Amino acid sequence: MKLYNTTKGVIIEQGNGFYLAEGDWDTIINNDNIYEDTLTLISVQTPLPDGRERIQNELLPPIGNQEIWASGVTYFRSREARMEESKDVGGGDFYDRVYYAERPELFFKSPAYRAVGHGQKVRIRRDSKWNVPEPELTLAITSSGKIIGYTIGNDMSSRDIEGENPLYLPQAKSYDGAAAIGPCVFIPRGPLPKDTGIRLEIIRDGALLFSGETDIGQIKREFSELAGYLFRETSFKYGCLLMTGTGVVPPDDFTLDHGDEIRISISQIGTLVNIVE
Ligand code: DO4
Ligand code: MG
Repeated sequence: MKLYNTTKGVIIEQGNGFYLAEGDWDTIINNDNIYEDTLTLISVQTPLPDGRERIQNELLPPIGNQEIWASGVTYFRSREARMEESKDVGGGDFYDRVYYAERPELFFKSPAYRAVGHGQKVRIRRDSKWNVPEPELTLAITSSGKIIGYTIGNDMSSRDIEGENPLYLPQAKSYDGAAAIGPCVFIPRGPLPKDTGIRLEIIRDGALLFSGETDIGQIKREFSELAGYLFRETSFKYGCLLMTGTGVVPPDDFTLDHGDEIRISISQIGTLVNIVE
């Protein structure tokens, strides 16, 4: 099933039907038993006649008061790209080491109020000349640390800033319009298959400029491992979202421009579309 956050409340898509949930986003999403409880809830409801139109017209980012965190260098492709971008300043070794280390790289990406949703604008920093989107499967985790669902995340990144010095990572990663999520949270009955595909497309002036794909089987770490480290010494009252890293990196001569359309599709979840402001 899929949960959409809309201006008219939380809408559940299940099979061909759309249903209105009782309660706010935070309460609904922070439920270890969400799959079964939601099925029970909708079993006594009649579907909304205009459900699909509602979610198309009134969509919000699928977030309430959750923080967004992100994982780094979980794919070999990310390790390779980061080593290259920071080799001249001696930073390359850090990315190699974290790829193989027991402790994963986890960083704070965005508070909810700074996140944008499907159809909203993402931004590139004005003090950066090399910017890319990062298409990432994003975990929805409850306050008890249980992974209950998945959304699509775009971890917008300023590669020249992080490449200048790894200590600049928070500035390269966290700014207005840097985190996009949506369009829904997908709640499956069980874990996602390892061949779940992630596809990135960048469209400029109506033409496809870049496309690339990967699958979640390429991620070096288990999702439970990433969530386990995140929750070790940090509590999340409302649960949280955790991006799982990028495995698609455009070539080094590519940078985003104003007006570019970024499309990220993940099997079963859907497509997150954002324009660069
Ligand atoms: O260490 C830099 C950030 C890595 C990252 O965001 C990723 O691998 O997706
Ligand atoms: Mg990333």
